Amino acid sequence: SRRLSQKTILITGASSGIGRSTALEFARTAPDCRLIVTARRVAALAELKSCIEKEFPGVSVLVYKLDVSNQNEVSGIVEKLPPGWREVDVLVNNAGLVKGVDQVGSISPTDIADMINTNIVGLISLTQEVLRSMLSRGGHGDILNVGSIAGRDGYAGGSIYCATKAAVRTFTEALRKEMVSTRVRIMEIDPGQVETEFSVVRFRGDKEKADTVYA
Ligand code: NDP
Ligand code: 8X3
Repeated sequence: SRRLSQKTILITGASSGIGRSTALEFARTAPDCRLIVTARRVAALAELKSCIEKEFPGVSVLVYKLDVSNQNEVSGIVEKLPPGWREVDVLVNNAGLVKGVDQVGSISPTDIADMINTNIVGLISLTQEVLRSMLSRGGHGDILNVGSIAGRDGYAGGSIYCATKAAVRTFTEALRKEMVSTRVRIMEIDPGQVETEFSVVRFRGDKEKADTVYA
């Protein structure tokens, strides 16, 4: 795609699943783009970088360790990026997680905080940082938030996760209206069930249990 030519694209949660596939898809469709792949697990990001550089030698990949739930890491992130990588054209807010299947009354405060701080606060904070930079450069760019069908239709055992995705949805809607007179485009993709590490994380590493979800 010529529209993505030379663009700098920052993807959160690129170490696995949908984020990793998104990075590969950008590389395939825009073989001269510049990808900032972020997540907490940098070894997986390094593996992705070498995989992309081997298959798409025109793509530049920057591995950047980022825990979106850590306010200190998100704050001032644009200035913390190396020179030449600070003008982000496309932000893909994909990082997200679910913890457990506990029902209301039995959900641990840690799980609640993890989901809210990652899926909502992290997404909002990073959006603020990158949006400010987009607006200061004339007001153009693309922000793509990964929601979920779970944000439209809550299910038993998923109350907090579903609520975080409903928050992503209304945050995205409001932001889109705020940006209507600019050339910053605000998008959301709400996937259905996708077999990734999502359920492995939900069941705290129990791969066998995770596999039954997709059986
Ligand atoms: P995965 O578990 O495979 O990937 C999740 C990604 O998010 C990982 O790269 C992980 O990286 C990253 N991540 C988690 N917490 C943080 C954090 N605090 N800071 C930075 N990165 C973080 O799951 P999916 O690919 O399925 O999930 C991607 C998105 O898609 C999520 O927002 C999820 O809610 C959404 N989604 C998933 C669906 C599904 O059925 N799989 C359906 C609908 C939406 P690391 O651990 O290295 O930090
Ligand atoms: C993930 C969809 O139904 O597996 O967002 O929770 S579900």
